[in-house]
Amino acid sequence: MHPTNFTVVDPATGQTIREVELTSLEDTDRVIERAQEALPAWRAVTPGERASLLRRFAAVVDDHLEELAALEVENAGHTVGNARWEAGNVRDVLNYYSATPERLMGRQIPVPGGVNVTFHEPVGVVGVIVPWNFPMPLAAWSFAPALAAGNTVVLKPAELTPLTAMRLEELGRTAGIPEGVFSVVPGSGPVVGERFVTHPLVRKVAFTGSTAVGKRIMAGCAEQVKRVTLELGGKSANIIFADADLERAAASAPYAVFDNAGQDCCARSRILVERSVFDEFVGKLVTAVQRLRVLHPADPTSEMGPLISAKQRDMVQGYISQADVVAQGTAPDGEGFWLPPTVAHVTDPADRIWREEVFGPLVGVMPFDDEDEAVALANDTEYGLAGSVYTSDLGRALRVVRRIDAGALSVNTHTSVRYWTPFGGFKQSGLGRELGPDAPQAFTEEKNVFLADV
Ligand code: TXE
Repeated sequence: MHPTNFTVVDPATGQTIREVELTSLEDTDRVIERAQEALPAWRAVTPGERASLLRRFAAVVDDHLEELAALEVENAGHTVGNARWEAGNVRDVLNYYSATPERLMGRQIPVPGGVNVTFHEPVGVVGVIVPWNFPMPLAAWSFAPALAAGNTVVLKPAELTPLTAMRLEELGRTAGIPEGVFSVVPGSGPVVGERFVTHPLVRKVAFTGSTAVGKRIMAGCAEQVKRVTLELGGKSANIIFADADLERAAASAPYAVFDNAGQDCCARSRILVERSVFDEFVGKLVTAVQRLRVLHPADPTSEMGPLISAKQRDMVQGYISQADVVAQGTAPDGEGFWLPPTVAHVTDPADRIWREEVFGPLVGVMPFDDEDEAVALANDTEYGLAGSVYTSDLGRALRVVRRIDAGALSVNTHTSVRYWTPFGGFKQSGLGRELGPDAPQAFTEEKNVFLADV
């Protein structure tokens, strides 16, 4: 028997927020069938009207920005600054893809004997599965381009963080998104998530989460040759060359990994520093980490909140206890799932904390001797999501980023996500790309039509 309810908890205090009913298998099927029924009418909405519905959805999200942010502060322990950015990101992504319905153009390809045109047809019902680390943006990165391209969407939030997704479904309805076009089914991975994989009416699964579950989903989708995109884990490197602005690199390195308490697929959890500046850089880094304001997430000055759950905290604590800790920041005492930001020295690249995605506030630092070694160490991982290079030599920056096997790289900054640009992983960090101008095409089938004797 599967549980029918889930107790949603505030990770900053450990207190119950509310009970959420988990969707049963039968109800999941009903929602999928309703999404299928809604398809023809949604496809028939004129491009201009679909665009304006998405813009209206964005406007309603904007009207509820503070409410959504407050929900995420409470449910996910996100700092209020981050939570506001995340709600704003949903609005921006909806606005960005509201241009799609009127611009999703096919091609006219010159061929002998007639006329050839292509169409981007929606794939159908799309099942979106998201994790708890960034519940709002990770959902919007799939549902906005999918809806824009004429699909209907069934979204499953993570068990731990269903509240903002449930609210987004209501806001979509307020904006006039028709019944069945965008549905949210809070529920468990093995029941609702698995059903997206096995249900024949779900034509595509867009999954964000752990690599282990991603592999399982990909294998399940293979049974029906179901379309799948995967955004999975990471073990990204932050490479600091001796010619970098060390002040700037050290000031930004904590945000590159401790943002969202390290529960970020793009976390630069491995810092590689050129040996000649290693001690100097680590000194500056430690000062920056000790200054990090780890406070209740609703405090506007908070820069890092709690971990998502007691289980996650204990798992991360397990890694910290095995690490050669150089320095730790602070964390509040008392209730809630807190850990201090922690810097560890790593000498052996086979070390677990260097290889595994810790998904918590722990970063390893290691020296390197030259560019080749930096690239080799950065690439010595099964993951390939993000990474940063700090240097004042533009030629070196370009040489190094071209050699790193990862999808989202940045130079002299730690940020990875800009909704105008493609985002996704190499190797076991994922399959396919989200965001950017091409994301809607990933929710379509290209249809080729040849008209003879025209
Ligand atoms: O992830 P899961 P969890 C990593 C991170 C973390 C670990 C475990 O290391 O500590 O994974 O987190 C749904 N069929 N990342 O357990 O299980 C689940 O309900 C279909 C990194 O929360 O992958 C949730 O909605 N769906 C990652 C979503 O999958 C299933 C972000 C993600 O949960 C399912 C999250 C199944 N069999 C975790 N089992 C990143 N790098 O961003 C679970 N789900």
